[in-house]
Amino acid sequence: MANLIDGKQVSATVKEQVKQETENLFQKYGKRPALAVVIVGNNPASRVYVNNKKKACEMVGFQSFEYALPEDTTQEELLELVQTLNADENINGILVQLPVPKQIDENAIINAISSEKDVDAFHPENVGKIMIGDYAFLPCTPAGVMELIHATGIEISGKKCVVIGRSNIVGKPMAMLLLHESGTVTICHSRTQDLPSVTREADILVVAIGKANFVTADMVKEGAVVIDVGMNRLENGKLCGDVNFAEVEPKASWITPVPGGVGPMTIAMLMKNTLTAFKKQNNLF
Ligand code: BQF
Repeated sequence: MANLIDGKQVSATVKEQVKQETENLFQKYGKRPALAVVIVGNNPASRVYVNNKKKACEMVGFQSFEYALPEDTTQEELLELVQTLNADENINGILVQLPVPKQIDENAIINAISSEKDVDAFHPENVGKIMIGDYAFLPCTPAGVMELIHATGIEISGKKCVVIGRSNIVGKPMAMLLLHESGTVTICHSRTQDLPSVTREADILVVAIGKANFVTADMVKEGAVVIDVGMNRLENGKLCGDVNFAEVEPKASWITPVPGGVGPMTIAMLMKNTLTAFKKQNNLF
């Protein structure tokens, strides 16, 4: 029987700290962090995520400004908005909700965001810093996963860590963060041969492949820590992770639920990054 890692609770603690510090800074300097949230088109999942981010801003005492652009927005129009926000001294963080419609080159947009306002840490300069271990901004989802692992009290150093998924947003930076805490890290993906034989070795298994119920009991070592980054919407409307929770839970020592696991942590780490951006831009370190 596994212990549940409560992402709602851990994220509430992180947001509470951000809120406290924000309030202290406001008392001292009369200014609050401000986040610009850009959404292009009408993807219903993106709408939910943007609303979660705006709600979190309100909770921690930030200002947030939403820029909702139509589905047929051109790349030039979006670049122009990003440049305006880059130049706006009253905006500390800029977030363009992904994915963007297909006529827009995602990388062109990410590259255009000022690296100092890049609270998602997707800009190549910030990605490079993550690789070196110089965390200007934390990659939100991987950093949230690290907080959840820390919450278990399980030591990462020396442990076999397996990450399933190699995306730029989750898998790759996740592997880096585990490596920086001296995990022995393996990254698996769609071409990995005999995946179960690799994942069965994992003391810490982080799953981010985007396939509902993909990880089954036979793929997990007895006593492993299992972190489920998956967010799959089933036909019945229910949210479901990449891990078959019912099967895997009895084998794991610790496991995250979906919802209420990694998702809330992603939002909390975004708040932390926005506070960091605000402090840097105002020389408050
Ligand atoms: C929860 C995301 C895939 C692709 C793009 C809380 C969120 C989700 C779940 C949330 C996600 C996933 C976000 C829960 C932001 C996490 O209670 O379990 C919060 O808002 N997320 C995103 O912005 O883009 C994504 C997943």
